[in-house]
Amino acid sequence: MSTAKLFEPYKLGSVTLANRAVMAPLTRNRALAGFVPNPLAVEYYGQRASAGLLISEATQVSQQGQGYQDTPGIYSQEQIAGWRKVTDRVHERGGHIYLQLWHVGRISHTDLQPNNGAPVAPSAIRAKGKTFVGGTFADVSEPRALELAEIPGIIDDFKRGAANAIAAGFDGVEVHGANGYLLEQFAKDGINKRTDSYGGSIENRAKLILEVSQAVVAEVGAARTGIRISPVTPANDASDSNPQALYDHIVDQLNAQKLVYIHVVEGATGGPRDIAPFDYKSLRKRFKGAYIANNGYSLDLASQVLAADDADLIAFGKLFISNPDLVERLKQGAPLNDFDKATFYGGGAKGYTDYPTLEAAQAAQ
Ligand code: 8OZ
Repeated sequence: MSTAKLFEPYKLGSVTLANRAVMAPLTRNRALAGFVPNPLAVEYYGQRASAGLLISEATQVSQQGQGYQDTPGIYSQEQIAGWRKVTDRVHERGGHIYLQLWHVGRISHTDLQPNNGAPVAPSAIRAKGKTFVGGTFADVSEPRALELAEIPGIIDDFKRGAANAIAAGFDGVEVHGANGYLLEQFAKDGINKRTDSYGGSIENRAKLILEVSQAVVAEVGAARTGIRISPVTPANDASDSNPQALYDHIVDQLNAQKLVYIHVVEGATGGPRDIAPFDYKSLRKRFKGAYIANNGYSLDLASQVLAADDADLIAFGKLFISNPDLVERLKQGAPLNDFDKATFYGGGAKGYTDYPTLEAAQAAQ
């Protein structure tokens, strides 16, 4: 199996990526004061600039959209200025970077919400799940159902986030439509029990995710707008009775909006790829833009899928945490550093900016 295709350039919208390896969005909980990216983030993303495309960690579009401590935002001038340092560093090193726009919906805690209010959701149903807040894992709070009149404000928050991301120097934005957060909460019938025009049929449940992507496209252009979806993930208590029909509809509409890519978490996020039947190949064929495949990819599987033209780009998550020079290591068939789960969320440089490159590891021997 030739691995060569992974290292070939790829034209994504108006930028040419140096290779087809994407750094997946990875929550690291190190944005302290004001939810501004920490100076260490400049180093962290800069170290990984040899990825064809970097996607930022999930970044809340509003305080209401935050669900975990110390995640960065993209709604204040300070946050824009903090992110600008990251994008400058990545660009200086020849990389490209998108920002992931996030609203957690019901996966939050009153401690993180404006005026300590209830998190918002399609329906007032608490998720079975935990969030990380106050230095520990806590049950998520009971949410309240969004009023119909509040929905335009949510769409505007995404729109502002997209404009701010471009002002911060990002090459584009990825709408976080995956992993049991707000947009997926509306789309999936295990969570959305509304009886208004945002609930019930597939068309109604898909409305919010599609209105958000449309608004983002109107703000920054389709050539700079991607989206992440996770049709069958059980993450954050998500479920749907007919994901194939739901995502066929969503992808047809994203096609009409001419989004530059869909980024698909195949299977259970960070877990088994074969958790539920789903035809990803047909989704790939339906969509005219780029298909980024994600979840548990090894070099072998990536090479196989690229060779079969079942994806254009492959996103690697944990491997990019522990291997800043992942592309070079894969190219050489070199050993990979192991990742340390204990330092994924929160903390400082340890487990963040101190994983060695191959060169540094060899020099230390
Ligand atoms: C891990 C921990 C907290 C958040 C996702 C944004 O799953 C996340 C996330 C992952 O998309």
